[in-house]
Parts: sequence; C-alpha cells; structure tokens
Amino acid sequence: MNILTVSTTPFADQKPGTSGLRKSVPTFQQPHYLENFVQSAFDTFDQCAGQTLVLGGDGRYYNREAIQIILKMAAANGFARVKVGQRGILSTPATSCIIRKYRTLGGIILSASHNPGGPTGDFGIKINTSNGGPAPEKVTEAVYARSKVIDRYLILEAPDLDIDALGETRLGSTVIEVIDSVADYEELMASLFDFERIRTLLTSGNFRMCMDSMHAVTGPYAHALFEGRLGAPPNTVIAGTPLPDFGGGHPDPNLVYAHDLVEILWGADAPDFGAASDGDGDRNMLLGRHFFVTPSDSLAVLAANAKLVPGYSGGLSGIARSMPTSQAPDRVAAKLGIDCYETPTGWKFFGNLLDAGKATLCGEESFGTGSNHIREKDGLWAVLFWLNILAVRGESVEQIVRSHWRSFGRNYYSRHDYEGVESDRAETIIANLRLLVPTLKGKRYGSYEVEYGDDFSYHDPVDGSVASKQGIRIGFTDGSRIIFRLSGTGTHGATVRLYVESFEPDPARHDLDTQQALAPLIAIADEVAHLRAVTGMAQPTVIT
Ligand code: VG1
Ligand code: CO
Repeated sequence: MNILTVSTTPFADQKPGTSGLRKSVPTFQQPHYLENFVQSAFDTFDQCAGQTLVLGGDGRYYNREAIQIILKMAAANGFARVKVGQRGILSTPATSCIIRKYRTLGGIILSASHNPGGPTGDFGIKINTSNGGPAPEKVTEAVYARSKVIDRYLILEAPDLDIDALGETRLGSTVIEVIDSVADYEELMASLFDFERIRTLLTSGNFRMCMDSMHAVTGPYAHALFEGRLGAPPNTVIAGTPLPDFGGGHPDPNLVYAHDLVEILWGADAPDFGAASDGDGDRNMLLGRHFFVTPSDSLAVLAANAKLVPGYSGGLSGIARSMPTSQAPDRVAAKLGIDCYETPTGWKFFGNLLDAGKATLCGEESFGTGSNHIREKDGLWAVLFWLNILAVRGESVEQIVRSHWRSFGRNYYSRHDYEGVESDRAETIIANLRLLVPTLKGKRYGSYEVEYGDDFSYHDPVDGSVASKQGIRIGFTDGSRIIFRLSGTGTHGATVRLYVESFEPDPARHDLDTQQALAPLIAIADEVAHLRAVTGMAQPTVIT
C-alpha cells in the first residue's frame, strides 16, 4: 500500500475551543479540512512511530467517514497500533479510560458533545494526551499554530476497513484493533462501586430508575451496565440506540433539552431516580422524583458522601470546581479539611491537579462531574456514584439533598444563556465589563455590597502556567456572585453566559423557587452588563 503525501493549504479557523475543534458538518466535509487538523495534531505529538492511538466517537453524522480517514492517516504516520471502538463508538470517558489502561500515546474523540448532529448539525474532534485527558492549552495552541502553516498530510492509499467486527487487521504495517466499546469502561466502574449493593437496590422491586441516553453514545454502556450487569428491568434505558442525528434532538442533559426524562420524573407514576447524559457521555443530569439536583449540588453531595463508596472510602485529597460552578463544594471541602481549587471552565484545567494528586473529585456547573479514575468528566460514573449512595443510605434523592442543605446551607444557582448573539455585541458586553468591574468594589446595589470584581486569572499550582481573561466575576460581601463569560463551544454567533449564585443558610428558606431567590442578583447583572439592551433579547434563550 502506498503512503501518499498530499499537498494542502491551511484553513485559518482551526483553533480549538473549550473542548476541541467544533464546526458544522459541511465545514468538516470540505476537502482536506479534517486531514489538515489531524495531521497538525500528529505533527505536534513528539513521535507517532511505534505508538498506539485510541480512536472513537459519539456516533454522530460523519463519524464513520472520519474514522476511515483517520485510520489511514494514522497508518501513514507510522502508528504501530490503533484501538478503534466497534462501529466507531467510544464515549469520551471510555476513551480516557482506555488511553490510561493501555498507556497509549493519546486518543482522538470525534464529537461535538452536546451540540446537535446530522448533515447540517455539528461535528468535532478532540485530542487527548497520554494521561487520558483533553490536551492542555500548550498542546492545543501548538496544534493550532501548526494548522496555520501546514502544507502536506500523509495518508495511506487503501480500501475502507471493517470497523463493525471485533478483532485485529492490518493497514500497511499498522495493526487496527476493533475493540469492544464498553468492556474496559465497565471493568473500571466495577472496581470503583459496590455493584452488589446497587444490584440489590435495582432488583428489590422498591426502587425504579430511568436513564435517558438521548440517542447518543451512552446507550450501549447504559444497557450493558444497568440492565445487563446490575439487573434493572429492560425498559430502564430510554433512547438507548446511538443515532447519527440523535433522533433530531439536542443531546444536552438539562431540564430544557432532556424533556422526555423530565416528563417521566414529574409524572404521576414517576420512578425514584432519573438520569441523562450528553452526546459523548461526559455530562450527566440527575433527578429524583419531582426533584432536580443542580450539578454544583451534585458535586457537593458526592464529596460529602464519598466515604460510602468503595473507590473513595479512603477519603478525598481535594476537590476542584470550575470558576462559575457554585461554591457548595467549597463548604464540603472546608468541613472535610481539604483544599478546594477554582479553575477556568473546561476539563483540561483539572488534568494537572488530578495528575499531581491534589484533587480527587472535580466538577462543573455545566452538568459535568468526575474524579481521578480518568481524566475526563464522566456521566455514567456520576449516575453510578449516586446509585451507590442511594443504596447505602436508603433515602430518596430529595431527602439526601435536603439534608445536605440543612448541614451546609443551600447555594441557589442558575445559569442564563443568551445564544446566537452577534459576536461584536457579545464582545462589547465583556469589554465593557472588563473596564467596569475593577471600579465596583464597595458599591451597593440594594442590600448587596460588592466585595470584588475581576476578570478571572488562573495560576496553575502544578506547572505555574497562567490562563487569563477567563470570565468576569463580581463577588458580594454575603458570598453571592454573578459571573459573565462567552462560550467557547458554539459554532453559530456567540453565546453569553450569565451565572448567578446566592447562599442561604436558613433551612426555613430552602424551599424558594430558584429564579425568585436569585431575582435581585439577576436584576443587578442586567443593570451592570445591559444584557437585554445589548443583545436585543428580552430574556435568555436557555435557563438551567
Ligand atoms: C461548555 C461548558 C463547560 C464544558 C464545555 C465542554 O463550555 O460551559 O463547562 O467543559 O462546554 O463540555 P463553554 O465554553 O461553551 O461554556 V462537553 O460535554 O462539550 O465536552
Ligand atoms: Co460532552
């Protein structure tokens, strides 16, 4: 088989965002577009020759075509072996697990996560390094720099491979190993959680759960784990077949997009526990009967109850949360006497803390939770963690969260997204805030007094790197915060995110409607940033 050296010219727009390179499917289908980015990544790796690569995706439209191209490029670039998920399927957490278990050079995940798929939807590509985590900024910057000057890529001239049958074949001198997408991940989960106890709960007849895989990647994993290994009835997993267009849905597990699950959990005959995951399986939403657990609270509850779970019975070394995530986990860390780190948005910032053993659990307000078991957030892991806690405590989800609030106080929390904003207007909002916030200290808004205002900078305590301009924070003297930042994962226009948090120690006030509890702060946010005036929108497009 021939190795072709194909000449190409750079695309100017291959800068990875919060989580990989995301563009519309037609953008990726342009001749050389995918190839340029993949070759830029390979050129950035120290050495591909003789190494192993992990490859898979969330099954979205263009997944199979991209996999065939990348297999031939990996062979042409001298990889000794590629482990590719059967039918091209690997969740993001499973990929991280496999990279670590087999000590490979890294992996490529084909996903635009929670963005819709299909011929006019989005596609994406994420590069993971040998620790199993998303490439850190210095790597993504190097890949981007390379993509701006690339003039050739290498690809093997070969017929397409069968990626549906398990086993090994050869592509030139590279071994292509089609692997079971679920097995390694399932084994890791079994090593962390008390499967016997969860199985007893799920087969007791007194407890029902519903898992909504949203026609995205977790379907095969959820069927195997919950219905196979853990004995739940066969209709426990809904939307469990990955589809190229996610059944026309938006595979984002929140109260807005996971409406099928929400209807079930708020229905008359609601099950005890509900969960959903996103396109690539790294996010989770957790529900009790008629009850929503915010992702920030979920992280705090997992941390407070970690000792009930075998994989964490020795305690936690620390907790890390992204800056806009609520401060509920900080309160647990303080009580446990461990550190709580505040990082910029995006899982790549947790990697060093996990590698250095400074944090055991990590989380983001955007429905992402994970631990040092891998280097990605992990949706099904969070579901299993909750099931383990539910099995041990024998209380409902709502009881567990309410008793948590009684012990630690409640952090009311909400995120308001203004999507599809013209980029210039979005930039204007942030630019104006950058000028304004340093002047706000001491200023009063109603009963709130500003304690600090800044544009968040993160100093990585492990490698000393600095990430600046990570979002505008306004903190008040009572611990409330409002935060503004622009999304780095969208593909059309800009998305302005407003994050609002207040703290309520009084149990008599733990029953308020979240939007009402936060109304004064939401009004202050608009007064400070003129969100509605500048975006021209009367209200946010999504509230979570
Ligand atoms: C969003 C979330 C962020 C998350 C990122 C990737 O980024 O806010 O917390 O890490 O998506 O998640 P942004 O820049 O749009 O706010 V995923 O599930 O796409 O891997
Ligand atoms: Co995701």
